[in-house]
Amino acid sequence: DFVINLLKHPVFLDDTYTTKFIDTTDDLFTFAKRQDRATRILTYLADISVNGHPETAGRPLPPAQARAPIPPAPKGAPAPGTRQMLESQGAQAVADWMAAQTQLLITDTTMRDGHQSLLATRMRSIDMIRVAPSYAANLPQLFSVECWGGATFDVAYRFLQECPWQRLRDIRAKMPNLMTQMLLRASNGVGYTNYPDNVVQFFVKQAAETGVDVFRVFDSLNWVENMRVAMDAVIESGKICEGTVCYTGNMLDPDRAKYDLQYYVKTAQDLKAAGAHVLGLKDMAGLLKPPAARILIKALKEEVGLPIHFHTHDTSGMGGATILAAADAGVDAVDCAMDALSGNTSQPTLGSVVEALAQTERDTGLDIGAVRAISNYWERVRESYAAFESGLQSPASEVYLHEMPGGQFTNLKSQARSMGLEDRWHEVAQAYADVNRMFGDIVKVTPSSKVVGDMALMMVSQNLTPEDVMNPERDMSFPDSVVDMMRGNLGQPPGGWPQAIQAKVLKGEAPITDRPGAHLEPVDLEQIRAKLSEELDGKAIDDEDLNGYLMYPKVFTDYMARHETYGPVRTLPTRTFFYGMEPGDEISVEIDPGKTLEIRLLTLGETDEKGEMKVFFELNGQPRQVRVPNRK
Ligand code: BTN
Ligand code: 3PY
Ligand code: ZN
Repeated sequence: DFVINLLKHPVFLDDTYTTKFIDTTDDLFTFAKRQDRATRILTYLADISVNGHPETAGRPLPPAQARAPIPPAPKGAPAPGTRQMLESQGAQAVADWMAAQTQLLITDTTMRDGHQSLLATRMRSIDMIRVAPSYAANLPQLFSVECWGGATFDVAYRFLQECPWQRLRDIRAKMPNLMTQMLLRASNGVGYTNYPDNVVQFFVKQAAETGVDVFRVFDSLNWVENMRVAMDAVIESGKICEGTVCYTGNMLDPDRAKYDLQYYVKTAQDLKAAGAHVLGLKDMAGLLKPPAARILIKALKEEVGLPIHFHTHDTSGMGGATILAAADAGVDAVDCAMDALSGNTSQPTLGSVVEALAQTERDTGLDIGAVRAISNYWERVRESYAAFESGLQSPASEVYLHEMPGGQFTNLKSQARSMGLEDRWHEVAQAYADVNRMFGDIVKVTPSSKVVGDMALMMVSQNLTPEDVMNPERDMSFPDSVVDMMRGNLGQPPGGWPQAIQAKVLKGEAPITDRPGAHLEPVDLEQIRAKLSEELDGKAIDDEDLNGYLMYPKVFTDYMARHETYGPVRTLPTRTFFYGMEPGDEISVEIDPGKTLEIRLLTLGETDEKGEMKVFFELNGQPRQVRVPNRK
């Protein structure tokens, strides 16, 4: 590095240097600290082994006897599946086929909603990629595998130190016959706020290119107007557009007439007119009860005419019954999670739905032995995520009171815990329901659900009743997210926002009532790319990275900075990633196909006067040491 610095130095090149040049020119000795990937990985291992992983501190440990998960052996080459149909005949042909065939089609959600709803979205790519070939070979009849979008995008960068695009690319490659599926929050992309139209379009284009086949597109207020940009972009990409209506309230309750059968039929018809190939029915909180499901599915089939893909959560314990009722009523596809990651706030149990329908005309065609074997793999995988378990012991009918989405429930609970409100959880649940009524009875799903949650936590922590909040005499400041929503920045609910609360929150400011995207200037992608490249020392920024930055600027640049220090830590086994190594432990890490590091932790050294500890490893048989700050 010194020689390179010398040869490139302007003074040296100018031939104007003197004998003092080297002694007086400090910048010859500043070297870009470019370390190889193995050294970076050792730095990560040393740091976690010495200091622990901040996210697992104080949390339950994996069982001592936990064994490494081994994916079931693929039985032969993958048979052609829905992916081949999509590639050769196109999206409309897949939709037509869905409606024409009689099996109940199944989407496996384990790799997205399953862990989002049970393990705080913390499942790492390596655990998914390793089992993808087993899915391809042993369950080729699956309709799709939901493995991307929703909260997984930012959690990958933010907490798992991995690139979500790389996850998608790898899963796609290992599952060549199955359609991948993602959850897209329409104009909110995979974020919590409206993005400019051209950002949404750029994101969809990239997701389609990197490997998403089915896009489930929803809006957090069921406002079809605010879904068109995303839906059009999906249709333009040639992939499947599942235009989705979210289910809320209780269709059979005359008190909740805002969301009656007619509301759902009308919204579904609007989605069809907007170009949806498939109608998604998204029951994110698990509120659709079996008798209502029969009526709703039948009406949607008859009056809309699109194939229907039903999604629910088992928070009440009633999810399986609703799936069977929907199957009776003619639903075309449903979402389930592999047994080991099913139930409670996750999806109903895939193997049990397969069993329940075997030998009936809606037989799923899935090999139950293959389902069990893959579930056994997930059972082992789940053990390494003990730190992220919610401790939820049972299903509960309380969900019909609070109506929290399965993906939010455990998150809000841990937020409540961190605010010291754990003992007052049932008050939070009640406040959540109260806030919903104050806001006019709205669809609660990301991001509107987060707004309701923020307000509910504020009310419980400040001991505010709904009357206090509504009292015009009582001045108060509202959470930013509430102000933003009342401004109209998440769009419009049916009938608009209730005026009293809106006026109180906005304190005289005028809200918008048209599409938020109509108020956002298109961003100049190339200018942002250039600026980002400069910020990252000239690194070339490809379209995936640019999309990551556009969704989450700070999360992305923080991720890139850590990547400089720690390297490709996504290749570490999950247990090691969260708990580090003990002296004597040995692991194999495949950093590239065929390039494996054999790493042994020998010993932890003394901490020096600078507070740094020397950690001794063996890397592929050679001694290596790294120094890390001892923060303990
Ligand atoms: C590795 O080094 O093994 C791969 C991990 C690093 C992935 C980088 S991070 C940003 C960029 N975006 C990608 O999809 N991959 C790279
Ligand atoms: C998400 O948007 O992440 C959801 O899971 C909504 O249900
Ligand atoms: Zn869900």
